[in-house]
Amino acid sequence: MQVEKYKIEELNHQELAEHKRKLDFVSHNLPWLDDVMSKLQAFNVAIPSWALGTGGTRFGRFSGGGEPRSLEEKIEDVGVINALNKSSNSISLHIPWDIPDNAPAIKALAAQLGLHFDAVNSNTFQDQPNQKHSYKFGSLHLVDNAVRKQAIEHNIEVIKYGVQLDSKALSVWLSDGSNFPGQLNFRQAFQNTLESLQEIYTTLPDDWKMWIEYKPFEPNFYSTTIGDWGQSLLLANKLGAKASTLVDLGHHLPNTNIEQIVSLLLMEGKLAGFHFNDSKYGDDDLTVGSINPYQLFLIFNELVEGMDARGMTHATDIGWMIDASHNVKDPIEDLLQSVQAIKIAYAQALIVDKSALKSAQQNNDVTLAQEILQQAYRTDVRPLVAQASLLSGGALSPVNAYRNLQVRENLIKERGLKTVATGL
Ligand code: RM4
Ligand code: MN
Ligand code: MN
Repeated sequence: MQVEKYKIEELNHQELAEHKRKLDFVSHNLPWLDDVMSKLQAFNVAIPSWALGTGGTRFGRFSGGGEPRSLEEKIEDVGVINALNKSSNSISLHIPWDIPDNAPAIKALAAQLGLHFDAVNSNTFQDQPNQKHSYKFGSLHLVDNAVRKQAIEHNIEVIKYGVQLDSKALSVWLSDGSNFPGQLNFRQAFQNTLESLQEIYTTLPDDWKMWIEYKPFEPNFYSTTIGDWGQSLLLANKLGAKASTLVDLGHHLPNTNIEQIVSLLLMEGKLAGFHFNDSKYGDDDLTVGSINPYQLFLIFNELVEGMDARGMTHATDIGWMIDASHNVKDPIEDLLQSVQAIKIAYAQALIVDKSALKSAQQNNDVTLAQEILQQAYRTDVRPLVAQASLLSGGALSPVNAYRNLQVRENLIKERGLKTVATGL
């Protein structure tokens, strides 16, 4: 199903007067408004192909109906999201959950909806039917050469799929680790991982990147071979210029200062990109901004400051992607909410008075520094985000529009109530 532009315009029209009043209020004291608007308009967040269906836990899965049954239908759903928010113009594929068998046709369908392909993700954390060797004890880190070889070849195959779709990055997340003390020799596991990644790295096309994701626990609960940003950065530095570290917000131990990690990775030119989600306990994969929006703002504040310091383009010099799972919400609504939360945090970071903050820092004026940050955080920037969407041809309120246009009801009519999308 496709969302028609005139229907979005009709809905926007109804909300316009109220929107203008709110926009005037927030724009009033913002000398660099035009800059904020153009940056918000340029900003896009990729949608993962595995987040378009209802997610499950190890206890159960409660499908909501109308889920995409194929890669084509997933692309259509991303098309719906992008038509509504004009901020989700790419899709990231997880192989083999979503194999583009007919790449030219898949590419054409995406292009027709104004979409392109973001990073491709490999999967050596599950065994697939007909797979020769098992990943029960890990993949790229393993002592067993045959398993490692199979995992290396899988990653090379994923790059090949990506090349056909014009992706420019391979995203590697390994579940490799150990469940019990004594199970692994840490140095050997690290060394094996490095050598395996080196083999994959040599097959990367010139204009490609390798993004190395870290995670401290789950599914292994004693050690993870790429457990934190230090280990990922170590690998990235040893691999070379095309390799860098990917930060998934849910992959930290409680209370970790993620904004500081982001700042230093940026300083080193080694921040690959983001998997956005929110969490209260672990890798909860909740809607972005639903639990700790202040942390998200602080992260964006470092991103904006750190990218500006290096003269980087916010919209394109880092990979922005959602990595969330939705057990009880409509996946499309959840993704729309996540992108809105990201844009709100970004807008707040863009309105921070940077020169005032810098001088407060230089004068050790702790109170003022806090006031400056919180002044931005406590500003209701939602009208700015809505205006960016309006100017780009999207909806003032994407979730309202989605409901008003009865998208899910139509998808259920088209696809049926009992459909299950591939993914976790
Ligand atoms: C992992 C990690 C990866 C994602 C898988 C499905 O926890 O976040 O990025 O590909 O889940
Ligand atoms: Mn992730
Ligand atoms: Mn995760």
